[in-house]
Amino acid sequence: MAVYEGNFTQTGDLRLAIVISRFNDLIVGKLLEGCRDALRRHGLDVSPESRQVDYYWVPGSFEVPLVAHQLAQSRRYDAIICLGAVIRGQTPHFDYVSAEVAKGIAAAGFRTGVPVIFGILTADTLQQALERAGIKNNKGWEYAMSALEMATLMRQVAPLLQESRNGAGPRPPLPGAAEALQAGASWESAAY
Ligand code: INI
Repeated sequence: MAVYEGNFTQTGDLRLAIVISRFNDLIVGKLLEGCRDALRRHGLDVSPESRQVDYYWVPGSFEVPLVAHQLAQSRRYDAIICLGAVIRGQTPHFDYVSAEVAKGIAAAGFRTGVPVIFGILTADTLQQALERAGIKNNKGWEYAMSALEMATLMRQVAPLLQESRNGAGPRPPLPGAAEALQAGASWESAAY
């Protein structure tokens, strides 16, 4: 059995991009603060001179996936953090905007294999958004931690993909697995 997981310590050579929506600047600015604080406290250089973290500004959340996708395609970054805020009370098309952004961000990750973190805060009211952007907790922190965990995990996963591209086949079944499966065991209990 092998267990793979990300960590928050091997951050020295990570490169990250943060894509930030200007819409709802009051909220998004707080998310960005929380995000940078978490990255800094885990050893990343977030300063303006940083070569580790780059910032990309877009008008609104709707524009975030396009930029995130192209950055992921560039292969320049280990992870991309998308920051934005969509507030139900402020827009009749809340559901369209939030659904499209969620789909677009997921697609950027799937299509490129680069972790693209969904840091688009959706809230029913401005008050609720404020609570999640610093008054009670700051979701920006969580988004940063997800980026570190995924970036360090994918550094372990990527070589597995390379191995299979180089011709290594799937692992052979363990002795007894076929018999156990025939007897009605699940894959998990049969293989491990
Ligand atoms: N953009 C947001 O990031 N949050 C919102 O709540 C929002 N509202 O309320 O409409 C919003 N709209 C702008 C949208 O993201 C695009 O920038 C715009 O439609 C231009 O494509």
